[in-house]
Amino acid sequence: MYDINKVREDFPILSREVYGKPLVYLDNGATTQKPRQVVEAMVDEYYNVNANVHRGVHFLSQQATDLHEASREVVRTFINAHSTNEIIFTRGTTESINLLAFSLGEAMVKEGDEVVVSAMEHHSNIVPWQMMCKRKGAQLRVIPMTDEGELQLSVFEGLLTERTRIVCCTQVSNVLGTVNPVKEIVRIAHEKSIPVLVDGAQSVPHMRVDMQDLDCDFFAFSGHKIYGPTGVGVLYGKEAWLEKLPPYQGGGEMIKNVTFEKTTYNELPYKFEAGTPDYVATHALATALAYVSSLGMENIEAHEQELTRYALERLQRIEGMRILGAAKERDAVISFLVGDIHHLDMGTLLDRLGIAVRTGHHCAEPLMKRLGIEGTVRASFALYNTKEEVDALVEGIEKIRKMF
Ligand code: 7TS
Repeated sequence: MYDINKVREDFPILSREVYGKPLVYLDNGATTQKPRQVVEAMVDEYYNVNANVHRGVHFLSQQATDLHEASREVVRTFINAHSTNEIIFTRGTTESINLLAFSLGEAMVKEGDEVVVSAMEHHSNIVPWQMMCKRKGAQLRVIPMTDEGELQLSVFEGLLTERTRIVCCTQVSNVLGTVNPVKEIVRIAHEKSIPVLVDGAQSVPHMRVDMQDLDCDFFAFSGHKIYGPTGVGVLYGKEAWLEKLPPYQGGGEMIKNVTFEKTTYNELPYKFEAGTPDYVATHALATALAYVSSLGMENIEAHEQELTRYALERLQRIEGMRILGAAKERDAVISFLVGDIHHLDMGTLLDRLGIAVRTGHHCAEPLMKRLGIEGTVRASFALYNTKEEVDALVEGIEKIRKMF
């Protein structure tokens, strides 16, 4: 059984108050709170193990290296990658995508080539590709979506040409909560031998992901959105692809031999990991993945799906409520507007009631343009949220609505 009260005890921050009101934290799409286990793993490593990895013969360095490399194996198991050579540690989703856009651009993008992204991408899965396209004289193509917030796969197929170098798509929209059929997108792209990057920033915390089943070529996610620390994330890439791509940054760790004339690069995954990695964060990320695994991803998903269903049902009954997106497959993210109340006013007033939501364009300005709005209020749920917190949100919105 999923014991929500016991789970909440692992997150000390959830029992604090803001403005004298109990905190209702519904901004999990931006970042999640951290369980004791994760924070303690970091404290313990800094107090008892700290030393730079991969460089020392001494005891602490070996121990820190062992923790760091064991974390890579934890990540591999968690996403069911084939090999730890496919797990590149980065600073987060954003850096993972920048790495890939640079390396893939260098390796295989020429003038006139095309990159396909979807209408509902976060800026971090648009701008790095745009920058690379500008450098290379290539162009972005966009998979359109319906008013319900579902990608139009029939149009998508038509966008793929012999000039398409990669397809980049989020698994879950951080605004609409849409769960995209990425497995189908991968299948369609692979028919034309085009690789696919899946942005897993908003999916990995909420559902089991399996690299060998999805069969995507690249996958990116952030540690801080899945109860891990800030400053660490992952780029998964199929080994055959990563072997073909050049390094992103130069420096220590990523080299085999250096002379002033010529440098040979290290093997995978180190070729893509220049400089001292955040080895404390990688260990803490592995601790976070072990934490969610101990609760069971299926249990987390069931809990959050139930919460989302409950929230949608209650929110829909509020007068003037407009929920953005109505995809059949959706995750624990709900964007809304109420009457003509500005999203920023709604967010600010909810905050005064102790309820933390996100407002604005959510780093998805092209999606806002498609929806014909400037921003939304967004509630996003995590494994520790409760129906009572949804009730508090609904009551808060009702109170604010009556004020206007
Ligand atoms: N991709 C998606 C789908 C995201 O939702 C985010 C962050 C990112 C990429 C970037 O992740 P980062 O960890 O590298 O910053 N999304 C949000 C959000 O919705 N509110 O704040 C950050």
